[in-house]
Amino acid sequence: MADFELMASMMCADFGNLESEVRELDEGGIDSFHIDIMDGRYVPNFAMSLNDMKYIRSATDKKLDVHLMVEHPNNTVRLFARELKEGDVIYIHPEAEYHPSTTIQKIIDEGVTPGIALNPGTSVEDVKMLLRIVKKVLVMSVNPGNAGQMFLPYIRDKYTELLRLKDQMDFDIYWDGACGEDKIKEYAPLGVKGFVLGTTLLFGKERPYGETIRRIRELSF
Ligand code: S6P
Ligand code: MG
Repeated sequence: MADFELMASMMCADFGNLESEVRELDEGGIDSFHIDIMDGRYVPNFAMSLNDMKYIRSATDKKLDVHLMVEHPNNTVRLFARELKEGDVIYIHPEAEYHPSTTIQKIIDEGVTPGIALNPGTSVEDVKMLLRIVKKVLVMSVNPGNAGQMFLPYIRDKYTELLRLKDQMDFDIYWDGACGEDKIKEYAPLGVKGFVLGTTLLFGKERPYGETIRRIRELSF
């Protein structure tokens, strides 16, 4: 059976009941909380804020997975890193910074695990050097900015390429966007390490979170 992680995309949660949302996901067996931070410039939307992240950090002992969709993350990354714990992750988009390797080093220096997020239009060649210095690669299967979008099938080639490189260059691959059971069934056995769950599979359903998470873990491969 493939070993994989499940992350909850918290921008899809009910913010009127954030405390119980976090508790239900935590008790339901989620592995980590995915926090989408947007600035209205790098992507045309706003999702969660530093304060939302701080609250969730205080409300659970599980890991946080912070996805910065902001211009020039070098200017603000420390604000986020300083609120996080060892084992938490910060992903930046390399195109959003002049010297992404400097920003990645800042994340490392703050004791947080660094990652890069790849837009559907970003190729593996564009980020090849960075793959040597990050531990995690978040591959976007939708354009960044919104939940509830359609899966973009052309990104499949990128997964194939990254799966070929991951052991040699020592990084893990994570899925973000339009993640359904079919994608987990197909890609977990191939070596994709974790999946961000949003409106496609986890949120806005009649089923309790714990039951969905249990069902996914019981998928037979
Ligand atoms: C998109 C963001 C993602 C979404 C996630 C939602 O900009 O980075 O993390 O929140 O894709 O999942 P779904 O199933 O609604 O696409
Ligand atoms: Mg995300």
